[in-house]
Amino acid sequence: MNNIKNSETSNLGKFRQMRDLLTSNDVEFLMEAHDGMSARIAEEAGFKGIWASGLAMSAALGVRDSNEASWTQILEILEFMSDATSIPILVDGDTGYGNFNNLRRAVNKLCQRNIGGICIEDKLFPKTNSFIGEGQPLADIDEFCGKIKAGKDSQTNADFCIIARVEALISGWGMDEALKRAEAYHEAGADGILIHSKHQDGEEILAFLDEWAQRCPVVIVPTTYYTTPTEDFRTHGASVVIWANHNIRASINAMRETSARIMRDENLLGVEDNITSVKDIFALAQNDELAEAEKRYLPSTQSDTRAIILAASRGAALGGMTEDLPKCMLDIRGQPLLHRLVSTFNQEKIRKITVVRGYKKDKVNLPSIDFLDNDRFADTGEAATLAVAAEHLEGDCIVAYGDILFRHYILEMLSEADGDITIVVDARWRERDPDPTSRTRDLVQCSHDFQPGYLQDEPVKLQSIGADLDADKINGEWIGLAKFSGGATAKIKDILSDLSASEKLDGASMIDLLQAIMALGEEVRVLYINGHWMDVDNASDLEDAQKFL
Ligand code: SPV
Ligand code: MG
Repeated sequence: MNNIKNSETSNLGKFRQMRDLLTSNDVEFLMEAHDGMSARIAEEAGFKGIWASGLAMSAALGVRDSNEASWTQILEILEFMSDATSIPILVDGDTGYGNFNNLRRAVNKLCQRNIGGICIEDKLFPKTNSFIGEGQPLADIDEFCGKIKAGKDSQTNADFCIIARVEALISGWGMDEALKRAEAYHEAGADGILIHSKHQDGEEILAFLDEWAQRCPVVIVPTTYYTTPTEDFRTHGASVVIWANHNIRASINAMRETSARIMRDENLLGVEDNITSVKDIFALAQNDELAEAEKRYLPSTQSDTRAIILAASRGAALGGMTEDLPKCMLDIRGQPLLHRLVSTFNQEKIRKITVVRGYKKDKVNLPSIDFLDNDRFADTGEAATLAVAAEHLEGDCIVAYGDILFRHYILEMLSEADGDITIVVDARWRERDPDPTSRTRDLVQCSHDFQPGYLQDEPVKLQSIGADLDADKINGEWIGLAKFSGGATAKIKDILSDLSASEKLDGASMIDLLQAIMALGEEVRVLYINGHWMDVDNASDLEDAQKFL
């Protein structure tokens, strides 16, 4: 996970932020976290700092809070926590992982990993949690003071904080011993004193705070004396309050209840509404940042261009073959025609594809395609079928008839074409079918006749389109493939809604649409091709389609 930015704190380094928390005039709070995700949640809640609890990190690893996790394993967890957040971490360093020498190395490594500070307690290695048993042995004061000095001498950032934790009250040695030790540790260079208590009320902590009188910052951990009002800690001069284990305890409860419920029910119905969504996990992990980065650094796997395929008609000229299936689903060497067409789009990385179905719509089904239905297909034409997909007409959009096959390079050329509206025109239209009357054709007249690309230096513009152009003016045949971009998609949408308003939509074809947009003064460009496409109108086409592949 990448650092999330907390606007107030992100400009300061984490060491500086830690020191500011410790020396702030008001009481400040650290929230327990034990891994990257819980650390992020603590920051998300608004905390300015994190307590990396030894108890919680051990529990999350499934081991005891008795130095069973090695210090380098703790260091690894801290690295995840720090990477996931922009606020400082005070790490629970137990007794310093050994003697002064072990602490020296630990402090050095913590500084390298941008951890704001460490708290070490005056007990013996391996430590035992303060709430277990009575009268735990305490460290020798001088030995502990040497450890503090060694730690301070090893830090590589001046603001790194070492907090000395006094366990005298926990071990039953009394207030005087607690104060004596606090004073010694303060003298040895500790940046703050953590005074711990396992009493149910906060009396001895408040008494310590009074006696101590803010000689240096004091950190407290009101786990057992949680009923003491926070205001009392404030007025008695505590610097930092640690909420020491409440995220791990909350998550254990939640996980237990969820596991038990699923075990009992053998289904997820009872838990689904009580647990966070997978989407929330993605948000916490900042998957959107990764998606952005992928756009920047990975070769693109998906084009922004959309495709709308008009596949509502039956294909009546195919007779009995289209009695149960629309022609777009006729088999072409083991795959429906529509599948072949969609694959061609996919080859050009166009994956946002909408197919408008009509005749025998239940038979039109392919994975990963948006289907829309023109249920009035029998009484309407292509424009009405396109109108069904009007809301998908946006950005760069390629509209294709559902009964055509073409080589994918044509799509590549069309995608790269400059004009706002470009139609693909076959210049070799005469050779395609020996009998020109065998079918209705969308013939075009253009500004220039076809020339090989290296001679074609001016854009070719459409001048007219229709089935009944004068034979000597015909430059080619539109293949049923067009691209609309920029403002053209919006204009097509307007034309569709005007046609609908004037009740002319039902009878309108794609040719009518192209004529209407030209009538608005829009330039329609022509991309010439030389064959390499076909449409499937009749049984002989279907035979040819087998060979086309
Ligand atoms: C921890 O959170 O690991 C602590 C605080 O050290 S306590 O568990 O109260 O000792
Ligand atoms: Mg601890």
